[in-house]
Amino acid sequence: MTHPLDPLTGAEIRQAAAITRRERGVGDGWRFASIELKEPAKADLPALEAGHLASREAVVVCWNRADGQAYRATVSLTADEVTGWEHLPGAQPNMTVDEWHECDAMIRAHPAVIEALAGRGITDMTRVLADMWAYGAALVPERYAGRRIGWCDVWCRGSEQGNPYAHHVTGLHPVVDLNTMTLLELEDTYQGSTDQGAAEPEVMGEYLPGLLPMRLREVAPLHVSQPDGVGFTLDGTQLSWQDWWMRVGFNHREGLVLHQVAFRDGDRYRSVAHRLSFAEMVVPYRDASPDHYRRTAFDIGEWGLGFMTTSLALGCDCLGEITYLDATVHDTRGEPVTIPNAICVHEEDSGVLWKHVDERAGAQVRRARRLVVSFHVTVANYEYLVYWRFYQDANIECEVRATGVMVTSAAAAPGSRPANGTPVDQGIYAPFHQHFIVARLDLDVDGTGNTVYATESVPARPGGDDPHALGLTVKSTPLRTEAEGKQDYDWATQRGWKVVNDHAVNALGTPAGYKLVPSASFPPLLDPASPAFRRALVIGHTLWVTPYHEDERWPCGDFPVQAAEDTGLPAWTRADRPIENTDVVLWYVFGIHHVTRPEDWPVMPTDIVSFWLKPFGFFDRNPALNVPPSHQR
Ligand SMILES: [Cu+2]
Repeated sequence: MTHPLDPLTGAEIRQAAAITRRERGVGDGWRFASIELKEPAKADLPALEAGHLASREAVVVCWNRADGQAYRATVSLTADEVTGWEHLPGAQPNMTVDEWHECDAMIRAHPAVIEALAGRGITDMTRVLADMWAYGAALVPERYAGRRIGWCDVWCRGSEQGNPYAHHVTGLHPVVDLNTMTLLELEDTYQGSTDQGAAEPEVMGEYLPGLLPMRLREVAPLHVSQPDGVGFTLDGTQLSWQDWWMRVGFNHREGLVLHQVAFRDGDRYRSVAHRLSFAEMVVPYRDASPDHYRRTAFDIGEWGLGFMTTSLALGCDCLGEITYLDATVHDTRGEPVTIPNAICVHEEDSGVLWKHVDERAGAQVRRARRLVVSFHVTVANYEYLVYWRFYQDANIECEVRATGVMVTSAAAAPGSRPANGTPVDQGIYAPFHQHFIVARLDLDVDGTGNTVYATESVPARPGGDDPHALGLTVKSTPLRTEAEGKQDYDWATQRGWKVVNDHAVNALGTPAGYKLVPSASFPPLLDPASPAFRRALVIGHTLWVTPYHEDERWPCGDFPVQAAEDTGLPAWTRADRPIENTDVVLWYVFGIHHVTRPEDWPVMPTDIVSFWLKPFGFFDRNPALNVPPSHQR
């Protein structure tokens, strides 16, 4: 039985493409950028779930390569027809995997590229990789305005299986028209320097076990087994474990989506979140040199975490009894592509949950267990590993691990110190950059009537009843409009944000809340006029709060590819809509301020960041009091 929030099946993706072809003349010269479920509006969900309403819809974005014009179709799969068709003048849909591969093949076969590489002593084109990036509009040369442009780095493997990202062909950047898939120009600043893009630079950039010595000390085997089976139940996309209940979704852009997250309190499930996902990831490189100045990646808006999701059959790090879910995306012809084992579900031990030792009653200790729902993406050289963790005390932790291979290039001159990066190997450096992740948190704490409060700790001043100034008070300020909802991390006051339902009061008389506990926050450190910032104003605040609107999903705009301005959050919040006692959506910005290290080379040990959602007055007492003692055999 299909649930209204279940992702499109392969057959539905094929049907949506076929309807668009049939009714709108979408032909062979077109590409499908995205085909996804049109999720039902929140208000329609109960009727759809009860079966009083039957409607299954898809949103299709496609473009005509001949004239570059893009369109967004709404397709009724139930009625087998196009119900909406919107021309999107000036919009560039997301970059696609097909374009990336076709571009690589075209560049590697191009005589001008072959000649430029031969001049550097690189003649084995089977070892060459052209890695195509999207271009910030403000930086697209005027002569290419309106075209769909990619620009490439050229990389060279040291051996058949060698790491291509170990050897940057510095100074060589093909600029490509992606619609005609032709080379527009070949930027080449090669000066004939021996260390610049040479075929065999003195770089040890390999990480394969066959290509480097292993440490001699064995890592002792460690097994996790659940002899009586796992503790969670997965029924279709419906996942329950301990007191948690949720639905697992997936789409091309956000990757994993968690819907309808609820916690059982006594004999009823109480809503915590309607929908949790990552809505954008912005990675400005902070190096002004010719090799890096236009390098700002929007890994979600440009490429899509779903499209970039890698099959965990190729390397799941989870230990124990693992359950996988497949995911289905598609290629640019509208043919479904299955990612086997895209999502991992498993339980983990998490140390001590709570403990007390009493001199008479002895020790009481409970081990913590958590349910982990995770997926991994590979965006060319980089990996992001995303873990949503659900705990027995109703905490939710969202952890991201960044790993993979950093972008590098040859230093300007042998032995020189780069201004905007760190030398990581002989003659090469890794530019500084930042990874901003925007989590879209549609919390519904005990329903949709929620208010966000900024909470701050305020020290007392000496005087009155408190001559020693020992008191600490907590100030809670309701955020009433979107302007007030733009919040910044403040270490000095330990600012956090509580999402409160003022109508749901606990036994202590305080309203039920969930607190967003910030961490991994950092400022953009970008000039307000810089093109990277203009395209992603979302990174200018730690938190944004908006009233729920089903069409407001992408904080940097629906189509950030080549966009000059951020048409998402800054545009929506300009109206300064009320956000008090309403259905609120939180946009939390966190990530990694990556000042590159030699230790991050040639493959980066995971850099780990996270934030938490913790119940705050949602319960009357510790909700994990009822966790039974465990018996260790
Ligand atoms: Cu990084």
